[in-house]
Amino acid sequence: MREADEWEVRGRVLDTHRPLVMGVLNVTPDSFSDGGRFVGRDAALRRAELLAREGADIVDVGGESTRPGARPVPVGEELRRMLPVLDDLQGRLDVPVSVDTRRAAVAREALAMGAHIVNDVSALADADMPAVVRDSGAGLVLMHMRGTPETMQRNLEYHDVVAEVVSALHAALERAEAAGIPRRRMVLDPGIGFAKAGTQNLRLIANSRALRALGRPVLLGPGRKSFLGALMGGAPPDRRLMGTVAACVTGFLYGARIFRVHDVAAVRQALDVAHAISEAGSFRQQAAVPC
Ligand code: HH2
Repeated sequence: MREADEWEVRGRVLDTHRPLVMGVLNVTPDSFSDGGRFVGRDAALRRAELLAREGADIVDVGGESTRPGARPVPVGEELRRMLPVLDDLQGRLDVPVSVDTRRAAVAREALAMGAHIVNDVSALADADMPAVVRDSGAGLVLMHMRGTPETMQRNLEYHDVVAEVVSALHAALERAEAAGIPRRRMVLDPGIGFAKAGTQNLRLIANSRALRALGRPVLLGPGRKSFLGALMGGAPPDRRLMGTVAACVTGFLYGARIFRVHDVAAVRQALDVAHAISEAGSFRQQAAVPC
């Protein structure tokens, strides 16, 4: 395993050389593509088990929608949504559980219930988050966004979106490291759809290698997002599967390694094929060519 491909999450080492799929479990009433579908302990547990069976390498549980314009959910409500589900998942899944939260108080409780990864779409905006992650040994997703989900789509002016996102994530990586979180526990995400307009998302996916050059695996979350709908004749979120698959495979070929999606089975199959082809290509370059 190459060190730059390894992601350490509470003592487990995930090898991102083979692309990983992070399956989305939203226990929210209002997420943009699946709000309300997995609310309730039984529905959430069944969904988590299905994601794992379909080939998810990580299950990402979220209790707050971060869609454009979403109002913040009070911490108490986020905890009320997440904790019973995390409790039910303890010992039930072989794969690591990640928690999609911006709040240190939520991350702390979730980690106490066995979660392995903090997926922080605000890249440590909560001043207490670095210590919570550091002390738990958890993995950390640092994602780029501007402002908050409520305000982010009013903030779309970039001189060079790729350079600015890389530089902001570099700064976040250094802040986290200065707070005592080892680099090998972190992965970087350009934040598809977070303070980005359509083409900016495309540029970021196509330049995943620029982010990868910071030395950590790159995570992309293109699943069912509106930039795909715009390229698919206005397809609604539940008709964006092929666009999601295309974005993941393209992102993989451009250097991304972890894919946060709702449609795990299809993306897993597509990435397995893309990975096999890419491995065969590197084998041919290395192998002696028989005459
Ligand atoms: N996207 C969403 C939520 N969390 N985390 C990371 N690291 N990267 C992403 O791109 C990302 C994320 C938004 O998608 P979803 O969870 O489906 O919707 P909602 O925020 O409405 O719950």
